[in-house]
Amino acid sequence: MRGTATVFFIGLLTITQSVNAGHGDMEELLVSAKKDTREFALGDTVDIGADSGQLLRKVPGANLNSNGPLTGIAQYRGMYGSRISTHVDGSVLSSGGPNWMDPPLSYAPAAMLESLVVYRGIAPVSAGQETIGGVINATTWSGDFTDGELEISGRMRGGAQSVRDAYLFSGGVVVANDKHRLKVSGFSEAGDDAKFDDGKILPTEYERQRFDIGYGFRHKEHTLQFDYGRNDTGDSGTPALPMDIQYIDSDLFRARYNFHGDQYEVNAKVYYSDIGHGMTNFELRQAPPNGAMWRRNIAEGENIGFSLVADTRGWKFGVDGHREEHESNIDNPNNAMFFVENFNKAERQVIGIFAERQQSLADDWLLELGLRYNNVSMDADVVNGTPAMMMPPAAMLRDNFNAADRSSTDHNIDWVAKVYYQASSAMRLYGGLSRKSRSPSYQEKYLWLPLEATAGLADMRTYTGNLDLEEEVAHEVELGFDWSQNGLSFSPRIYYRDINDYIQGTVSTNMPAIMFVNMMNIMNGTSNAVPLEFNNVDATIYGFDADWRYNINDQWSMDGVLSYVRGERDDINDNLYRISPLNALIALNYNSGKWGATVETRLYDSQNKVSASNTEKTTDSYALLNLKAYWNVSNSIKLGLSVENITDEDYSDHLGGYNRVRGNPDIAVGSRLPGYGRNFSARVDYHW
Ligand SMILES: [Cu+2]
Repeated sequence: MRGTATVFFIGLLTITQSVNAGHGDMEELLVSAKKDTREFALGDTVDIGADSGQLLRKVPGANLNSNGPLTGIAQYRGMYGSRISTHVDGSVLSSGGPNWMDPPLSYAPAAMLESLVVYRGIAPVSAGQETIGGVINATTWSGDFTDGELEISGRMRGGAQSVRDAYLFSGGVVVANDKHRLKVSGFSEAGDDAKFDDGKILPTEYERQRFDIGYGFRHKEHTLQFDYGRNDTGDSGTPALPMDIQYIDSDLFRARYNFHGDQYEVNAKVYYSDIGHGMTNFELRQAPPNGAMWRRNIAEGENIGFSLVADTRGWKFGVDGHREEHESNIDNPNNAMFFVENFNKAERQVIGIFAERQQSLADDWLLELGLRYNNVSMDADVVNGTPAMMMPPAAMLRDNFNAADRSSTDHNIDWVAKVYYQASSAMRLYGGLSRKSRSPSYQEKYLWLPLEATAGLADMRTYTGNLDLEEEVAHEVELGFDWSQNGLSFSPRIYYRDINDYIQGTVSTNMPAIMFVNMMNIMNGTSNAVPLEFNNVDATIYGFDADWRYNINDQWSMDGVLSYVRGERDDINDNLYRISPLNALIALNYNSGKWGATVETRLYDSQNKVSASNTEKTTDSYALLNLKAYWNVSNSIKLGLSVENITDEDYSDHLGGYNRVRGNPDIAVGSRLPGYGRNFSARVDYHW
């Protein structure tokens, strides 16, 4: 299975080289040898919960903004949300919900993930369309062609977790010969509210089912693959957001074609997804006492896209397109009259074209140059809502929005220049420069009424969009080296990124928006702060990160990750919001092949560099201790056991948000959500 993950890997194979080759079969830290990406092969990871995004905490520079058990939003070097380009089996998925309750990675659940690849630092222009913050590629399990004979193979997994009485059951069957491959797979998982030292985090229950079917056909150099997936997420909590998930029903289609010739390779794909999503503030959490405040939000999202890439092993040329369309409507089951058209046919389309060149200069220099043009067009239809029919400020917001020119087209140029110098067999030096851009999201642009529909920012602030937003443009410089000798490897990077027109919520000066929030406060007895408005500001993000590994002998090894990032506003004296604090991971591993164990500690510093603009609260430092072990009972059966947070440390993840749920005796509203308490997990894998 690891072999498959490597074959499927779609990165810079030509410029990477293996380190730690003698320990390719490591159990736990499966971050692979490729120096410009970090890859997890998921066959063996023992300690992962339902959310694949948790793996990001093992990648230098990466982390996870978590708003609930299934809603992890990838963070990389201080950027997150739509600034990260995420691909699931090659498809781009814009979340169906306006608050990202279904972030892109939620479409590659841990239960079916085969590999997760994170590009290190400046991502190539070929890796995605808008890659200002980085690129993540998730690949799910699809089985293998055989060498000839028809074979039936499969796998089953059962797992359980104590911290929330969770279970997972997954299975898949592949019928394949050397030409045809048919795969059917599915899983079911559910968990109760998670516990921490002082009580329970309400609501953090979840339930999800998924079914996938795929057919592949291979003839000589041609491979064709069709896939369909159905995701059914049921009642699932998101305590950091104003509502919880009632359902996420998604249909995912994709078709891919690959030509693998001697001289060149061609990859083509088309994909489509249809996402239906409902959320409420009265089902999983204590309902608002005032029935007029009950809210339900029904959202629909559609994605359609394609890409065509030719790779001559030196040159890469490609065109790609992605189009998303969103609807979001709010109602109240206690009041049939109440409605808000939150987003009406909010559309965003990106058409891109790129060229990329990898060029060796002499034996020890390698150059990568890339140029991309993206055409980003956006539009949205007119809106209405009961507030606008009853309250003059809301009527003004509606009328201004409806009368304005809501369409826009951005012409965005990205370029990348990277150079690698193999100074010795042990040492490779690296330097990179880039210009990357991102046009606003539909939420940043088209949120007309002050609401918290902000792609999961979860800062407890209401926002309005801004039809005049410009695209963000980041210039970045990155330096580092990869050193590997005598079983010790070390890959540090420093980076500095200057972002013009960084899109950030600033205190609104829009009088109708301010008056609307004031009137709502008076009507409802709430105390919501002055709304924020998405605006273009200037910002800088800089930092360093590294990972290292030391192979003590054939059985024992140590490895670790260190990440530091700073995000600052340049126009005023403030920090950027929801930035991961300085953190480190240190692990000691034993592997005999038959069995193995890892003891690891995760150290997080306090975060005092918080955003005043987002009224962000600080967090304290903490240390977590985890233990995990596996045992290959036979060739087909593997057992995994882990204990996370052994000391039952009481802590708050800085990226975990605030409690929005009333009536929890253990956590006050508005205080930071605690991390989970001690968690025993067990897993059985059976392959045949
Ligand atoms: Cu939602």
